Parts: sequence; C-alpha cells; structure tokens
Amino acid sequence: MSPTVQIADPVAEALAAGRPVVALETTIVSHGMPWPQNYETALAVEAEVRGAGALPAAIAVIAGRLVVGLGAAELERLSKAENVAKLSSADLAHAITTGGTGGTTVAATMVAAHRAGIATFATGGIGGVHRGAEVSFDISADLTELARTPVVVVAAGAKALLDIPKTLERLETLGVPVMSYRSDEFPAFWSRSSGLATPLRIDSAEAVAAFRRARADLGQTSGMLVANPVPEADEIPRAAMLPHIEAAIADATTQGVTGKAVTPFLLDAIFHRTEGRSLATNIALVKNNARLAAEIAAAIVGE
Ligand code: PSU
Ligand code: MN
Repeated sequence: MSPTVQIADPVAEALAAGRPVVALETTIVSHGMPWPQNYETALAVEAEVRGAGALPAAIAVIAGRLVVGLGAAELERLSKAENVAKLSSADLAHAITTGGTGGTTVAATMVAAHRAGIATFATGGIGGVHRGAEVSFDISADLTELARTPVVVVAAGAKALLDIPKTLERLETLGVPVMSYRSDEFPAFWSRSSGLATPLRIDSAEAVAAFRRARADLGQTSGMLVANPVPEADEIPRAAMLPHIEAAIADATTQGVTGKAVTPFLLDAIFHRTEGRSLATNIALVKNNARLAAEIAAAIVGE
C-alpha cells in the first residue's frame, strides 16, 4: 500500500478475500484505562470480534509505523509504556515522520481504517463537545472525522462527561447519521439512558449495512455513528454517575487541565470516584460494541 501504513498479513488477507474486519482504537489502551486492565481488555475485545466471526485490527503508531492489525506484543508495549502519545488525526503524520509511538483516537483510527479499506470500527465512546465548550471551544476532532471519513463507528454513545445535547447538535450540523441500536434513546456510555431521543433507530446489523449502501449510492461520504447501549446488567444509571462526573469536572477545572489531557484526566478521576465501577462498565461496553461491530462488518461484506 504505502510505506507509512503497514497492514498486518492476516488483515490484508482477510480484506482481499472479502472477509469481515473490525478496526479497534488504542487511545483507550494507552490513555483510557490503567494497566493491566487496558491490556486484558484489548485482548478480550479481540476475542469478542473473533467470536462473532470477524478479524480484529487494532491500530496504533509504533516507532513511526502506522500499524493496522497490532500483535499481542505491540499491544502489551502500548499498554505498559508511560510516555506514549495520544494521537488524533492532526498528529498522525508527526508521529510517523518523527518515529513516535502512540495510541490512536477515534478520529485517527478512522483515518487509518479507511486508508486500509476497513469499513467498520468499534470503540467505547466517541469524543464530542465538552461541557463549557461555549467558552473553551473544546470539541473533539472525532466529530470532524465522522463528518468526512466513511467508516461505521460503533460506540456506546458519548461519555456523559461531555455535553451530549451539544454533541448531537454538532453531529446533526455535520450531517453525520446517528442511530441507536435497538433503542429510542441515545445512550450515555456508562448509562443506557441520556434522557435524549435518538435521531435514528436501527434494529439489526443488516439494516446498518443497507443504510450504508444507500448513503454510498447517494454519494454521501461521511461516517456513521451506531450508538449501542451498554447491557443492562453492566450499566451505572445516569443519576448515580452525574455527581461523580460533576466532581471530576470540578477537579479538572481547579487543576487547570486543558486540551488533550482533559478526557484521560476525567476518566481517571471518575474511575477513582466510582471505586473502579466505571472501569468495569467501560470494559463491558467495549466488548458489547466489538460484538455488534463484527456483526455489522459481516453484514457489509455479505451484501
Ligand atoms: N472512550 C473510552 N476511553 C477513551 C476514549 C474513548 O472509553 O480513552 C478516547 C477515544 O480515543 C476518543 C478520545 O477518540 O478519547 C477523545 O479524546 P478528545 O476528547 O481529546 O478528542
Ligand atoms: Mn479536546
């Protein structure tokens, strides 16, 4: 393909043979979860994708190589390393040209997945419009990438630490279809409920594939967000999460945390405030998204 993108052999073979492949992001590994749960989760998520009949392709930049289809040793290195970068779409070429190593965000993973020819991607939650964005202007590049890169992103909605109404407004402005899976409500990551109606609802992987096909036929080239609510048994209800979220945001403000550091800081603060319960939910929802993404990938190649 190109010297800057290295597609692992099994991934290249699966794509060439028209078998389903699911891209996976790695900021969740490098910045979203503590060791060793990050590594255990990365492996468990890959097992979910395989169990549902697709091939996982975790993506990261390792010593200047944009790798699509990381091996277990590379995932372990990314999980343990301390000075690993968080790479969004704007940072990819810098990491590649300076020999850097970093986990890719939703935005950067979409770029790499599309470049490699992978149509489906599973993550935990997308970045979005932060609370107070009317002052800070902090809006994730994940939304910008969703607006221009034709990849189906499966996520458990947006983290409730974001401003979810504004995130949905922004996605609407950008023309990104947002569809909740078997739910009339847009989910809020740790919680099944956000209190907000979902813009669109879909009830099967085949329906997502058909929707994607219709968009392609119309010449519409943006991504799509499939919002998959966390399973009921694993959720933390919204009312229980809100005080923790508000306290974590207050901590971030007091400590002057800004920019790229905000999301990892809040996730860590919430992890401590919920005594680890938020992490257990996070792990469950990523696995749940991996399964659905594998079904969607199979439906897309099966069309
Ligand atoms: N979901 C998680 N943990 C994470 C993230 C999402 O459960 O760490 C990451 C994703 O990689 C997402 C990023 O793309 O946070 C958003 O960061 P920012 O708001 O700085 O764009
Ligand atoms: Mn930001």
